[in-house]
Amino acid sequence: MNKARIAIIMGSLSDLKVVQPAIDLLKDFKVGFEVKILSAHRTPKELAQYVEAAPKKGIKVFIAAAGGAAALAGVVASHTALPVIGIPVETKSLKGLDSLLSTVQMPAGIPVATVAIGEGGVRNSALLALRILALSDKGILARLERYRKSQKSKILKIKVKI
Ligand code: RP5
Repeated sequence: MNKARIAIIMGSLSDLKVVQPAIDLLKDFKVGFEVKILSAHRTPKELAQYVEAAPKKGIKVFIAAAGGAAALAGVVASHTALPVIGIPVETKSLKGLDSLLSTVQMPAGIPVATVAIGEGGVRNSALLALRILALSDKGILARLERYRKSQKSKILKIKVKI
């Protein structure tokens, strides 16, 4: 595995199955990443320590996934000036609306780029992280262009019989 440039943090091991499509996508792109379970509420000190130490290790972007009263992405953003992408994890009780609102409604000055609830949002979190890295990595940019064009040709090949 290449040196980690993306850190994926999730609030609980129960979030791993939700985040898996982002992990799979980053593996396909062969871009180094690391995965950490750390919670804004259950392990606040360890979370802050991890985020503050991450740039020295080469981390350039954070993806943070949490559900419910989802403070994780916002707290990560409060400890770094690097870009933070928030994944609102779908919940049983409120279908993830709780996670979405608590991830997206950040106060001015502490930005979190929040993706949609569900698998599309999870995949987009990885693609967005790759687009950020692509600003200074032509190899990733070329692979993203191929990915974008492959989606386009899939759509254009569809023939609807009516
Ligand atoms: C959040 O609470 C986690 O991110 C998870 O989505 C949710 C439930 O966590 P567990 O009770 O399954 O550990 O902090």
